[in-house]
Amino acid sequence: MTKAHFFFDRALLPTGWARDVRMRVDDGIVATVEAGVAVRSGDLRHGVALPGLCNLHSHAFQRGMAGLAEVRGPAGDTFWTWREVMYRFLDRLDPDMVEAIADLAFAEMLEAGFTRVGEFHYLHQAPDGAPYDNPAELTDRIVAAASDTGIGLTLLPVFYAHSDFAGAPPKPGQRRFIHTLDSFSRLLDAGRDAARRLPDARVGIAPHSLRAVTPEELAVLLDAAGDAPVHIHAAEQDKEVSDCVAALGARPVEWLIANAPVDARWCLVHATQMTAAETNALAGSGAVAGLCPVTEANLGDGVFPSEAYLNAGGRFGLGTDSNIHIDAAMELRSLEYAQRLSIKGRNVLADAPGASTGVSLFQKALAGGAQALAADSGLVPGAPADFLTLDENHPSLFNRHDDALLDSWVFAAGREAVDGVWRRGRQVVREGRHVRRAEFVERYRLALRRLLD
Ligand code: NGQ
Ligand code: ZN
Repeated sequence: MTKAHFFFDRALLPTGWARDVRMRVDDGIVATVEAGVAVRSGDLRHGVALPGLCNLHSHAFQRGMAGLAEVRGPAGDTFWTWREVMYRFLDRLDPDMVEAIADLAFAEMLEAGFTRVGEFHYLHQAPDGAPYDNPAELTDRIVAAASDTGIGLTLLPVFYAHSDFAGAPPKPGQRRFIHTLDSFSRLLDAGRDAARRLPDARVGIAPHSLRAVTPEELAVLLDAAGDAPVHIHAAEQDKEVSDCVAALGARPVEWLIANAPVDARWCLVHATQMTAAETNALAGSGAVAGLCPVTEANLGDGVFPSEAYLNAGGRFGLGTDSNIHIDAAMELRSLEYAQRLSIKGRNVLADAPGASTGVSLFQKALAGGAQALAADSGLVPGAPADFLTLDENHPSLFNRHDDALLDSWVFAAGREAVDGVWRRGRQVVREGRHVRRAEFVERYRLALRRLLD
């Protein structure tokens, strides 16, 4: 058994900030955490430690198109016109490119303080829509990228069969996503096998959306899921809501709550467009809202009703979704800023008078993200030793401690103030850089050259 002792001057524990924290790690798992103790010789000593966050929603390949959909089209750019650009981008991706882009994206997630990713993986087929010789080729590439970078993986194989409600046939741009229920069940088995190559991977199931999956297909998928996490895109766009009402007689979140066993296993990604009744119902279900504030801003989705949802006891976690910019602190900040802009107030999402907005949001995102990815989190015995340290030499963090330090990280410094990151007790980021960053960047450069030249 490999054993290590870490010592932190300060650390954020489930109960709040603690000083002089000594943590024993056995084989990658936290064994003991003691606060208010003395450092001992041989301890690996660091300043300020935070538990690693879960990134509950990513489409890794979209990292490769960051910044390539920011030119105005002929008329009225929206989420739907962005989606056309995205479909054209993925048209030419080959397996090596998928792996190179995922390597970079996952390395950047670690550098930003995310120690586990929920990869909502729907790119399955070859460019002509036929299966690869190995039907799980691209799933294997995602698993390889998790292995290369060391990030924790919750693989979410996506079932996608239709272009819209009422079982509409898929469009040509969607041909690489498509499965039958039979071929998907084989993909799921292959994904479960591949995940065993990683130390603590989980495999959930992801019906893409109520647009891409019929109610009958959803029922079959839920049987196959067992106790595993269930992730679905829901109610991101107004048009999706009106089409859902026309086809199914209810709004997406309303329909799911009434017709599917939505509970703590579920993650409803986005859930942007909700009535007050839906907001309360989702909050009461125990499910996690998968919020992706940076992507939702980029795509013009609208604003999730965070204040009402949190007041109703709702759970949430954070996702980087399109990976337009990968930064855990910025996701937390953007969540609060969307509320400030729409409510015209400040510190809207802090727990109570006197509470720090940064800490309130961090602790909730930590718990909700881990729930959605079926992972353990926090610096507690039994959890993987997944944590980060902050760079106290960053000017934005000078003379800050505890709550003020975390608020300064979330609102001022962001990802450039992440110093070290450890996964299962092994250091994967040093001085803000993934230990294999240079190699990943070079591979990514070659992939992008082939893709975009
Ligand atoms: C996706 N992304 O699957 O990548 C989607 C776009 C869709 C977001 N919803 C495609 N943000 O929803 O049809
Ligand atoms: Zn998504």
